[in-house]
Amino acid sequence: LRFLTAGESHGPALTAIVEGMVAGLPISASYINEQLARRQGGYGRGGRMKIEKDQVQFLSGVRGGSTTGSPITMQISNKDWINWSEIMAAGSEAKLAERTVSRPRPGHADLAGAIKYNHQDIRNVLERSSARETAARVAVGTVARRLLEELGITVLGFVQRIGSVEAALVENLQPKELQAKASQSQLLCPDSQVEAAMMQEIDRAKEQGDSLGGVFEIRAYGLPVGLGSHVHWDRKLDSRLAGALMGIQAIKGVEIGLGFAAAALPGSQVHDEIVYSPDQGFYRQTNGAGGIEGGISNGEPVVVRAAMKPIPTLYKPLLSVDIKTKEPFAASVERSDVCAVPAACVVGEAVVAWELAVAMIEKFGGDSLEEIKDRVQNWQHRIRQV
Ligand code: EPS
Repeated sequence: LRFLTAGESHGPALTAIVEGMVAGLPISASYINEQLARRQGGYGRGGRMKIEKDQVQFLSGVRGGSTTGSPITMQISNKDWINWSEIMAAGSEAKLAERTVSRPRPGHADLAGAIKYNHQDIRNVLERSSARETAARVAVGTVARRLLEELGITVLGFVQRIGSVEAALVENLQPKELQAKASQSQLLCPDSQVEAAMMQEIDRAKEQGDSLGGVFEIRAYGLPVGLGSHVHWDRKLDSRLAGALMGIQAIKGVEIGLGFAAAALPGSQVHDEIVYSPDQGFYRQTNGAGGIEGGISNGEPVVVRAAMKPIPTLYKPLLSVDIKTKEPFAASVERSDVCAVPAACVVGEAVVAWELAVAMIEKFGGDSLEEIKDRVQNWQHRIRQV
């Protein structure tokens, strides 16, 4: 199972191709559009989201409401393209001298990207480094999510921190309750007591021309034991999840289970004691490991967190140097989001769903939904006999 995305932020469209998905998986554009809409929402988004209304179109690989096993092409049009078609045109008619960017924003791919690709116009970098691309990754991850659902696996996410405000009271919530509470919140935060404080912090940052980051958590329930492997570093499930999360724009840290907190605790308070019952097989009463031991899923919920830095496009000037004149300037910029942590959380769900679907197909194989379902069922039965 693999995918590629393509497309610029102000180009005609984003495109994704998913290859290796099983045949017979029921899927619809509206199912994917629901997740695309979630990604566009969240308190703290800027003007661009008023222009876009992301909708996916299948160009291949889906027929009569089900996957066929052929590569799946998905396209999401950029409504803003109409305002950029002359500047972003592929041919010699492109007005390359207009809307050029020579002032790199600290924290963005702007400067390193321009040097690396030998661009005089930073627009050639920022159009692709833009988090607009994550719409395509959400579409891809939602195809994966559909497969996981069929296999009894649920992926959910919620926002745990915005700036200095942290959510509490999430530990004891059951998955359904957690999901319901998060979905009622404009910040995907299940703790309604801190939501107002988070919004105030976003308002304050906006007034000051600043931006805010935060932390989101993704959980996956219903995974079988045995995804990933201890035998090689790049087969470890935690390594793959961390890579996928770090691959989201603006993510600067990832934790699995207790994560960094484990470093400050003695081993007796970190590791999850093993218990057994004939009904449940082997299980744990705690989950400090976040569902992964030795790079292998252990049957407990997978719990991962990611830290997002504040968006680097600021109204508040930060010192930078113009790449043409080499003169210093204090950046002044146009529209941007103030905080996109809820959007990043939806992207996080998508990339985690993707990695888990890859691991499921890798372990169980099969070319049709029926085949993989049988194999997963056999495995679940088999490990009960161990
Ligand atoms: C982004 C800048 C803004 C955001 C964009 C990410 O876009 P624009 O430059 O058009 O104002 O709105 O996010 C999206 C378009 C999206 O769909 O999430 C950036 O520089 O990363």
